[in-house]
Amino acid sequence: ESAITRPKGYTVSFHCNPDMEKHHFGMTHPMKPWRLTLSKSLIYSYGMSFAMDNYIARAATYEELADFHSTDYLDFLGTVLPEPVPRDLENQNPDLRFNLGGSDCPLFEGLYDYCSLSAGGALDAARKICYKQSDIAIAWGGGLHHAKKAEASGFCYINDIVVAILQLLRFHPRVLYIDIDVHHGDGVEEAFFSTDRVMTVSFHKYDPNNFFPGTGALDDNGPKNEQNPGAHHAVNVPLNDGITDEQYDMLFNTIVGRIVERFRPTAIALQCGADSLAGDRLGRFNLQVQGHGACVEFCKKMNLPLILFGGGGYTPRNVARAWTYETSIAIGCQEKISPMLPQHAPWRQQFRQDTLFPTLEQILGEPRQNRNPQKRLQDIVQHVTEQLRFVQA
Ligand code: V1S
Ligand code: CA
Ligand code: ZN
Repeated sequence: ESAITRPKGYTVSFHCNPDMEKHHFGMTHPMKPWRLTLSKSLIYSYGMSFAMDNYIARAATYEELADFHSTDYLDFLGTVLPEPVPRDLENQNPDLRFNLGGSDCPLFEGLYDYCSLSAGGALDAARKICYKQSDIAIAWGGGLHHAKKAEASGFCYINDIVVAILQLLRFHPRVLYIDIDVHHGDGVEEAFFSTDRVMTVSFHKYDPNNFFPGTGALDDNGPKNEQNPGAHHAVNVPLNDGITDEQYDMLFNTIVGRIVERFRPTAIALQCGADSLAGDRLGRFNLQVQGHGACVEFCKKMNLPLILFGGGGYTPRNVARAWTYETSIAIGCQEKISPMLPQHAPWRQQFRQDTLFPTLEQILGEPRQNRNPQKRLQDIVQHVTEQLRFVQA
């Protein structure tokens, strides 16, 4: 097998910080920061670091985070301590302000450092894009799309994506945000509800009563009033359990293709949440590493500056597979890497099967039933196509 080499005339930068990976949300919590260590270890085992510019992400500063977040919230986040909260004191306890300290967004040792390192990586990536020093910048430690201006939500405390897009907007007239995490990208959508310089599109499992966060219906497209330039600039693709690679890629290519044609973004920010893969602890889809990666490939082919963020992903071995394959797509060496995991990869036993592309049967035994009839997918494409007529060409 030949060595992985740098793509000619093309720069990929990789932004991470091992200090972020050592934090713990708690034993039973699904978010495991060590999945980043596992991913990086597989990426390095394939020799991909030689084909990228590798940076240790710095911590974002208070001022950088305050570009989006309220100072009240940041001050609180910077000072709260991880103390166990007796249930009957929940309402009076100040630790539950800003939705902090519950089971989804627990307080843990080093929380502020964890958040500022995640945002620091995303911001470093955005700056590399702004200064045209990278064609694709990767921040797998980012992608925390639920955080609001003054509220934590769904394992997310600081919205590194919003902070990074605000940086992109200093240089780029129009940014397209795409979100393939199985959850709705509500925090990013809301942050840009009132601007026509950012278009957001999220693909997600939608069930208002039984699936977090319950928002992102097909016809939720941003506040529609005459004064709001951001009206129609939020695209939502609500899906049901069991969607397959073939259906997902058809939807993704058609919808993203039409958006790019109409909105003409000058940069793309892609959140690659890996909880949309089959076998995810929280997810419900039947996507394989190939189908998830095909979204990255499609975006790369748009030939626009691109940031890849991480996001959800709760079965670490599959997260590592997907983000490794997607790093290889960014570099352009996906044909060159072996589908067999490298013999010398540390934590090789974590992967169960020694392939980068396990079959649905290997992942699940029995694939999840597909509840996405073709007709519904056509209706979604039609709705989005009609919505795009309201977007200024
Ligand atoms: N689905 C789900 C889920 N599981 C948990 C959870 C489980 C065990 C724990 F110890 C702690 C939490 N919480 C949820 C969801 C939040 C999902 C967030 C996804 C984040 C992302 O991938 O999009 C981006 C990183 N929360 C809920 O469903 C809320 C509850 C309504 C039910 C679960 N309980 C624990 C809290 C309230
Ligand atoms: Ca999504
Ligand atoms: Zn998710």
